[in-house]
Amino acid sequence: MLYPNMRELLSERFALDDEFASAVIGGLSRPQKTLPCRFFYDARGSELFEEITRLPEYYPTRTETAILKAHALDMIDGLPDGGVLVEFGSGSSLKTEILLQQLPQLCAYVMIDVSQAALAGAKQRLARRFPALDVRPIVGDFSFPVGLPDDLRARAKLGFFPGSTIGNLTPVEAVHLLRVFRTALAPHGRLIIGADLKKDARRLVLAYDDRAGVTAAFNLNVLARINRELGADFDLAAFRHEAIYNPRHGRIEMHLVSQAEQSVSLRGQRFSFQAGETIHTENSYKYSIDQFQQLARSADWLAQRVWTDDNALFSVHELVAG
Ligand code: SAH
Ligand code: AVI
Repeated sequence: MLYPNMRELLSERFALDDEFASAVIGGLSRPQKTLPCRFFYDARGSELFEEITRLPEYYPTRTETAILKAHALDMIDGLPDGGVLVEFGSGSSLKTEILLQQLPQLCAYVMIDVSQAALAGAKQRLARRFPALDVRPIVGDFSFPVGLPDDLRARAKLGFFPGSTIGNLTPVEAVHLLRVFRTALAPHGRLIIGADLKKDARRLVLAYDDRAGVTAAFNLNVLARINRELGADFDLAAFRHEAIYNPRHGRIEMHLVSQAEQSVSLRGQRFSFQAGETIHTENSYKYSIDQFQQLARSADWLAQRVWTDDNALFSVHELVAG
């Protein structure tokens, strides 16, 4: 007999598999084949993302980290002792440490991510660095209203969404997500959110197509995950990573380009690829400060302070629930 919680665990696992399978089959059935970028982050994908953050070409992480270090005190002011820090898409939680160092009286740090591996690694490291901190990992998709633990719901909350992960959503999806966050952080939410700034297209493309090929490996890893978890037969050598800047949409697009005419089977279905046909795997929107503040206002947030670096590469915004 299964233990009740084992039964729950298994049904959750099957629900996740089903969600993954139907998203992949749905995406590959479209005229422009797509895969949702949240599926990049299995254990290997989370590791590869951390490698990306250390690449010379990938300026966002080190730039945002420097902005956080310079302005951490301003960012956390207003969160009273006994408050809660809630991070969306927390990954390794490395940037979070900059805020945590200034928040010794925090009641709890809630970290939400789809990557169980990333949460487990972060929890272990934070337990060593901040032994008194109550860390609450939540494995899940932040696009759905996230129920905070009951005992934390009534406390003052500061939301944290660094990394420009907001840029991985279309503007329409981003407005919806910002509304979901407003509800999660109610009644008097404040959100510190990172957004990559518009800049020279060549610099952007290099950041997403590095010389060492780490971003290519990150992009191709999603096919390895589909093979492993859904039993597909993608030949990884038959696809090539591509990053382009789309000026009409103001976004970097990552694609996987089929190197030949081929077909792939997945759960009894066959998907055909022409030579040169692509799977669109990620968007990374770049906003001006004005554009981003406008986006926040569309989701009923008040755009307050904004911090940036001397080279205007990256921005960190303070939003207050309107
Ligand atoms: N905040 C970190 C990590 C950014 S990478 C930083 O700034 O460096 C993006 C993170 O968001 C990954 O850890 C990924 O697993 C997570 N993520 C992506 N889509 C998600 C979703 N829909 N729901 C929850 N987490 C998501
Ligand atoms: C997580 N996200 C903000 C990264 C980005 O820059 O869009 C993901 C990434 N994709 C390729 N390199 C990094």
